[in-house]
Parts: sequence; structure tokens; C-alpha cells
Amino acid sequence: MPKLILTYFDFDGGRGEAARLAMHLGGIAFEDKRIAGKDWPALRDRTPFQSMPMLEVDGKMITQSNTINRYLGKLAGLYPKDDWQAALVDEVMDAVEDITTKIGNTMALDDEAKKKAREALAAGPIPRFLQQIEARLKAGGGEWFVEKRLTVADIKCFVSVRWLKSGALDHIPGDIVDTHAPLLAKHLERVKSHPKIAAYYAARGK
Ligand SMILES: N[C@@H](CCC(=O)N[C@@H](CS)C(=O)NCC(=O)O)C(=O)O
Repeated sequence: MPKLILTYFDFDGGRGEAARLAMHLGGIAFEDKRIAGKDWPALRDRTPFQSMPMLEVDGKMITQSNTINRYLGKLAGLYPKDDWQAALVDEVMDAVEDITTKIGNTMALDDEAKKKAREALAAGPIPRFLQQIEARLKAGGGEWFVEKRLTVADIKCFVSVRWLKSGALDHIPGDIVDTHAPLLAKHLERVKSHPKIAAYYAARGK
């Protein structure tokens, strides 16, 4: 196994969290390098794309969350070997990435602009995303997206749905997932109660 260092912000969510979970699920040793927000500006311009997460693999760096998720998914046995099934996993992860970017773009707005932008997202794009992703879950059998087992698609979706349900996003109703995609709400609980994921968050006091 290569020597792995994951660099991401110091919170249990966001674009770096699926990678952390994949490595824990796969029993893969790694250094979990957590960057405080105040230290990011000094690091930003020394990173390949001025963004995190980053994964160092035996001294070489890769970036882009879904690239990292695919790479680690393969190492951890959480990514399909079959090309078509792999494409279905990619589709879910990229769709999650699209909505993450839309919501992420509201983060730095001032209060009034943020309210307007988030209310607009909650009125259309987020419900649509939830329904479309839920349809993919149904197509996979209703419990897991692909291969009737946990893959990195489930983990990426879990992190995003948990964020949407957390109530942490002002102007986006905390019941938006339950209202528009009840199967995704159940999926969240299914992933959360996976023994290794439950143990991971218990150990982190979450
Ligand atoms: N397409 C990139 C987006 C990465 C990204 O925007 N990361 C955010 C954190 S989730 C970031 O680094 N923000 C700090 C900044 O843009 O200065 C990916 O999927 O990794």
C-alpha cells in the first residue's frame, strides 16, 4: 500500500470527507492532515488547483475530490471493476459535485445575496437534484446506488445529504431531503449505521 496523506479542512464533512471514510472502510492507513481555515490562505497558492482536498501518494500529489474518491475506492474495494457499473458510480459522484458547487458558490456572499441565492436553490435546483439522485438509487435497487453494496457513490452522497439535512445551511430548509427524497433520507441512515462508519464517528465523538 502506498504512503497516503490526505489534506483537507478540519471538519467532518465537505469534499474531503468521502476520502477519509473510504480509507477507514478499507482499513487503509493514512495521515489525516487537517488544515485550519486561518492557515489556508498561506497554503492556497502552493496547491496544484488552489483547492482541497489533496492526496499525496508516495510523495506525489493528486487533487479533485472525485479523482481521489475513485483512486481510493479502487484501493479500498469500494469502486466497481465493471466499466458500466463504474460509470454509474461516477455519475452519482459528479452530480453531487455539481450541486455542491452551486451551494458552495453561495458561501462567501453577503447576507442578503446569500438568502436570495439559497432560496432560489431551495426552490428548484436542490429538490430537482434530490429527486434525480433518488431515481438513481431506486434504479440500483433502492438501498445502494450500484452493485447492491456500499461504494464511494454512497459515501459521497451520504456526506452531501447529511450536510443538506444538518440545518447548517441558512435559508435551505432542514427538511428538504425528507420532503423531496425520502429514500435518500433512509439511505443516509443506512450509511451512517454501517458498523465501520458508526464506529468512526463514535471514535471522533460525533
Ligand atoms: N473541483 C474541486 C473543488 C475543490 C474545492 O472547491 N474545494 C474547496 C473546499 S470544499 C476549497 O478548497 N475552497 C477554498 C478556496 O477555494 O479557497 C474538487 O472536487 O476537489
